[in-house]
Amino acid sequence: VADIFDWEEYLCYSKAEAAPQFCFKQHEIPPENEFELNMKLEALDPRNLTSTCIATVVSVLGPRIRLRLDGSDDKNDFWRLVDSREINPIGHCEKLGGMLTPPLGFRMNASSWPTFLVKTLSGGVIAPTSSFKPEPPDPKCNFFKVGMKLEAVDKKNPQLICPATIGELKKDLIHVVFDGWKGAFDYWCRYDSREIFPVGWCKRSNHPLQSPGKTALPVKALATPGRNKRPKQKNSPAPPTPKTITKRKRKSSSSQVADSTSSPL
Ligand code: MLZ
Repeated sequence: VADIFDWEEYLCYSKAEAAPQFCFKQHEIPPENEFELNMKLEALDPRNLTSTCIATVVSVLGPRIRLRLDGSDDKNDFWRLVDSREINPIGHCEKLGGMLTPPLGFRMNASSWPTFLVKTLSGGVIAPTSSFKPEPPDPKCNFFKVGMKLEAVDKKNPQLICPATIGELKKDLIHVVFDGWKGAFDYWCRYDSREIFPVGWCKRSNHPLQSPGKTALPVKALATPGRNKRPKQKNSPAPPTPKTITKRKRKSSSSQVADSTSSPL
């Protein structure tokens, strides 16, 4: 049974405040995801941002899509929001006078690219222009304060969005510290990163949110002193399960990834 995490209780427990919406480059109302598996679009190659490639949608999760560059392997998938500037409808690049390029690590001979391009496009479903949503406006400056809570993509497991805290500030940069993970996943990013979200964003957008690591959560009632002193009684009903902020069950399957390639984390 998957645990569910409740921000309201957690903010109270950790005596922290949520970073306000205006700190983020995110729409207050998360965009609708109209992409479907196997749809094709244009995406900047994350490993070579000057090049525009053809990409295929391989998972859909909340307002995010997981993309694989056509002609590349399945080891370099990446996630984009449906309102990302880095994805566009097929034809966008050419309209601007640009050329579609093979991805870094194209698995065939470069000379076969033109033929590959024609084939890959004729075989696929073209994502409709209406599924690309407008990018949110930029916050004027870095409004974050140390200690504020947020939701952030775990860059080492980019399918996951996890509770985090602003650990430090440096001009336009923020230090994203994941609650309960002892620094192993922390990173610096710009305040206008598209990989950080206000508290409640996952819930609003039907995207799963991970629980903080165990060390960030209250010690379970099971471990409280006194409890073990209670004499054992035969035939007495079992004591009620203590309610903790990690104990409630998920009520829906909204956390499932529509995924053609899911892999264990
Ligand atoms: N399977 C991984 C997930 C860790 C996610 C941490 N996110 C901040 C692990 O347990 O190590």
